[in-house]
Amino acid sequence: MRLLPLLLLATAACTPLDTSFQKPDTDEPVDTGGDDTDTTPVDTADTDGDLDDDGFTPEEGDCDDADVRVAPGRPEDDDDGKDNDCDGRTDEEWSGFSVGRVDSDGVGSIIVLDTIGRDDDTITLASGCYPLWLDHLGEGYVVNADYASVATVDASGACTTIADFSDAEVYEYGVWGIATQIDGTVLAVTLGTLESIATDGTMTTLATWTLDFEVPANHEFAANGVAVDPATGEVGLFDYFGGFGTWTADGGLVVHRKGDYENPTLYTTSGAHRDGGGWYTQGTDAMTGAAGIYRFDLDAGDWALEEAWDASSDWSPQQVAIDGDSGDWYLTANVGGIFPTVFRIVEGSGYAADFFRISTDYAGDFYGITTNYTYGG
Ligand SMILES: [Ca+2]
Ligand SMILES: [Ca+2]
Ligand SMILES: [Ca+2]
Ligand SMILES: [Ca+2]
Repeated sequence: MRLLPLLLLATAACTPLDTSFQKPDTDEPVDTGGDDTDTTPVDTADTDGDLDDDGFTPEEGDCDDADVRVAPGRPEDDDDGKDNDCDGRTDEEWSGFSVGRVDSDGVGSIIVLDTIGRDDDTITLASGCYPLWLDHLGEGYVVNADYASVATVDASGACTTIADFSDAEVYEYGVWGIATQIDGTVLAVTLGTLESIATDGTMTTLATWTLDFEVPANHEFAANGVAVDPATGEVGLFDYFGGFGTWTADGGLVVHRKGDYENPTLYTTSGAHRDGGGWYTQGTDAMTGAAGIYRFDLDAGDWALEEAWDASSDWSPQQVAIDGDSGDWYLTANVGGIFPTVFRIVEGSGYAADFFRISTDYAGDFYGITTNYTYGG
C-alpha cells in the first residue's frame, strides 16, 4: 500500500499554487486563531479575488465568497437555508406563473399556472379591480387595479387600495407598471416618476425625469414598465418607445436610452430581470411589427434582439416574465383579438409555443404575469 504518496498527491492537487506561507495576502484578514473548524476552503493567497475558489469573485456575482456552495448558476438546494444561485431568493423552486385576466364580461381574475401550464387556481377579483400589472406581495398580490390606483389582493380576491393616482392634476397619465421591491415596498411608475408605496399607503417619489410630449429634444423617456433585480434591488424602467433606465438607492436614476417617440424603433410594455443578469423585454419592432425578446445591452446603450419567432400580425404581446430555473421567457398575449394566451419562448428555439390558452369565443385579455416560486424542501 502506498497511501502516503496518494494523500500527498491529493493535497497538492487541491492547492497547486498556494503560496500563502511565503506571501501572506495583506488584503485579507489573516487567520491567526489556530482554530481548524472552518469547513470551507479559503484561498488566503487571494491571487484572483475568488476566496472560495468557486470560479466567481464577489464582483462577478458570488454572493458568499466564503462558501463554495453559493455561486451564480449553481443549482438551488431548496433545503439548506442558502441562496445557492445568488438570485436573491433562498431555497426557492420555480413553480409556474400567476397571470392577470380580464374576461369578456369585464371581470378580473388571477390564474395560477403550474410549471407545465395547468391552471391550479383562479382568484376572482372584486368588481372594478383588475390585474393590469401584478406582482406578489406577502401571501397575496399587488395589482395596478385600473390605471388610477394600486391595490393589494388577498386570497379571496378582495382588493384594498394602497395608493391613489386618480388626481389628474398630479398624475396626468395615471399609474402604469408596478413591481414589488425586495424590502416589501411596492414600486409604481407614472410615465414620468418612480414611486415607492409602503403597505400602509405612505408614498415616496424615488426619481423623476423629463416627460415632454411637446418638445422631443427635452424628453427623456416614459416608463410604463418597472422590474426589480431581486439580488440587488436595482430597478429597471421600461419605456413604451424603446427607452430604458435603471435606478438604485445609492446611484439614483441612470437613463441608458432615451425614448424617441418621433422615431421609435421598438415598442415595449413591460420588462423583467433574468436570474444571473440582464434586463429583458418583449418588444414589437416599430418598422416591421415583428415580435421578439430583447435584452438591454448596457455597453451599447440599446436593445439587442435575443429571440424572434413568426407571429401573425394580429398577435399582440402584453407582458413578460422569466422562469427562474431555465431562463425561458413567458409572455401574455392576445391572438386575433380573441384568444388570451401565455406563450413560452425557449432560448434558441425560434418559436413561440402555447403554454396556456383560453379558447372560447371572445374571452377577454391577459395582462400582468409574474413568476411563482415555492420555498423550502
Ligand atoms: Ca468565489
Ligand atoms: Ca461562493
Ligand atoms: Ca436562490
Ligand atoms: Ca438553498
